Amino acid sequence: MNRKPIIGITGAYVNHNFHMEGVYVHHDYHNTVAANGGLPIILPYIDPQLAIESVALCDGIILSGGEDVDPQFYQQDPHPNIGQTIPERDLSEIALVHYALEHNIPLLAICRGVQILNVALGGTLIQDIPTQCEAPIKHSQTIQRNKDSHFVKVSLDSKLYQMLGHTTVRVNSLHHQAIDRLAPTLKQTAVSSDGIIEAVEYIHDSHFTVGVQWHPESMAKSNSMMNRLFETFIQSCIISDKTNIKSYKVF
Ligand SMILES: [Mn+2]
Repeated sequence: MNRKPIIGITGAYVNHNFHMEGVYVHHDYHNTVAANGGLPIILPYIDPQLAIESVALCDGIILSGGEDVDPQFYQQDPHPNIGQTIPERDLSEIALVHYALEHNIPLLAICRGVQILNVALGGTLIQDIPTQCEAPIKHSQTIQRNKDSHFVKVSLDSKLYQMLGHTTVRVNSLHHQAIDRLAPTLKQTAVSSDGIIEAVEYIHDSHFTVGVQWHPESMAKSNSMMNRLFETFIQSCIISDKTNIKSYKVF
């Protein structure tokens, strides 16, 4: 029997109380992966070498949303409005981005995920859109997360367009940070009306490395266009024999 593609979803951190704290992902991530034929597993942020060993067992990776990226990783000091940061998570995810790209493991980066992808590849972030951008629109929606709240323009020449099939798309929006200077190996594939980069992909077509600033996992259930992101991502996860994992060194 063919097994399902194993989709590793990077975990965020929650602290419910003294006895209940740890790794967390919103259930929309694993439900959407499962609904599209993948086998979701949640990856804790651990030592980067161990993170790579766990990624090497996966057929595809989702960089999930969550905490702000620590600005030390793009050589900046923290803005007063920066939220919680977890440098251990950043380091773990930076290592796994490089591993995934080097080994052609498909990667879907969501919200914070698109930000850490950009930082891992040498880009920088806007630390706080409301105070650092001129005439921003509202990117932190207060309506339900599965509802769309702003438009984005999708580039015709992109994998994103091939999946969504439209150049004007409605997205949900739950972020106060965004990509500032784009990493040299990424190209912008969607933008909002205030100029915020809303989606990127890797410049080499042979890779499925797609990042979106919105949360398609929360829209997918009621929006077949958003579900196609997951459908295509999981279809691109070729199941391969996992060998030689330990020979990879964190750079
Ligand atoms: Mn937005």
